[in-house]
Amino acid sequence: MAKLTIPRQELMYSGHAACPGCGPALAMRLLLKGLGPRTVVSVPASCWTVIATPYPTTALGVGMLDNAIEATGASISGLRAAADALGLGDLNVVGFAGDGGTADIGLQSLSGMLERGTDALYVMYDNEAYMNTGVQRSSATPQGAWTTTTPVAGEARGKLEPKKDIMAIVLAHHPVYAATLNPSFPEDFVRKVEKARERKGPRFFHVYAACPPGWRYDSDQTIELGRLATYAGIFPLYEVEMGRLRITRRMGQLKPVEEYLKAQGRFRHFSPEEVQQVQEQARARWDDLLARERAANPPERAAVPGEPASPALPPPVAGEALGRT
Ligand SMILES: Cc1ncc(C[n+]2csc(CCOP(=O)(O)OP(=O)(O)O)c2C)c(N)n1
Ligand code: SF4
Ligand SMILES: [Mg+2]
Repeated sequence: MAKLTIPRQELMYSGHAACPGCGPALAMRLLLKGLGPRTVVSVPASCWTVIATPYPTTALGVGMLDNAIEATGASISGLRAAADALGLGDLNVVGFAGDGGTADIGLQSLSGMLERGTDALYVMYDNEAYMNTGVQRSSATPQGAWTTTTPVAGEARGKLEPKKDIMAIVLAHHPVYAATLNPSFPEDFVRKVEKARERKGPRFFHVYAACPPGWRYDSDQTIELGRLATYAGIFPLYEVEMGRLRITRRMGQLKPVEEYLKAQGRFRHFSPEEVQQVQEQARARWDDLLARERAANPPERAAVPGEPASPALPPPVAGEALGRT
């Protein structure tokens, strides 16, 4: 019999207000399974504030702070300081924000939290648009995608600009741990959460979070779509620890991106040339990850007689030198 590695304890309850097949709801459920009950979550204005708290109820078995959309990074710095002052050093302090609240409106707050070395986990659930207010484009919306503010009609062919690379921005701050996660791979997801839980210092997750109404697909396809995203190289799974990158879901060959794109109404207008462009981007992204992984783990250099071994310097670690806030 297969060994169950995902904790049984549920800290997200039924009766929440998410749509059927909501990726962000799955992400929170798995996140809390990995973190356990000694956790407080700060959530800014987003679908998740609506999902969690239809007044006067809550769908979460942990404390939740409802914060302003631009302030998640600052709010978890404050929560950490308060928890430490109260002698609650073991409390997991978590920010759980959408792509709009992270990559756009809250970017300065995230940067500040990472730079100060705040001992907390920041999770960006990426449903690739402002869903709670009606599917407006964000900087994380993929190039070419339909949204209500990037229409497809006549000459207009969806979002003009490429998706912002949030992981590159975060990694420039040298967090102690950063990873990409996808609820369609629950074992990988929970393993990364448990790993992050054991680390001190600033940590970051970029979570794939499919949204049936916003992406225009049937709600029973969420898990399958997530698998396709990773297998096609649209959303590869990897982790970066102390600057070293490791791919956690390896593919011998990427699946064609076409199946992923055709499954969603927001991409259904793509021409064969546009599909080909996404294909080339996925290939380049995957090759880049493989190269970075190789660079992080170079084969042992043969010792040169008379020359002292010179191990590579580890990257700086945020929050390492001074007290953390
Ligand atoms: C400063 C500010 N601007 C705009 C809003 C309105 N607003 C509330 S939720 C939301 C969407 C947030 O999008 P995202 O962070 O991607 O989360 P999602 O709704 O997709 O879950 C917006 C724009 C707000 N609450 N505060
Ligand atoms: S709109 Fe999308 S992200 Fe928001 S609750 Fe529904 S499925 Fe989830
Ligand atoms: Mg969003």
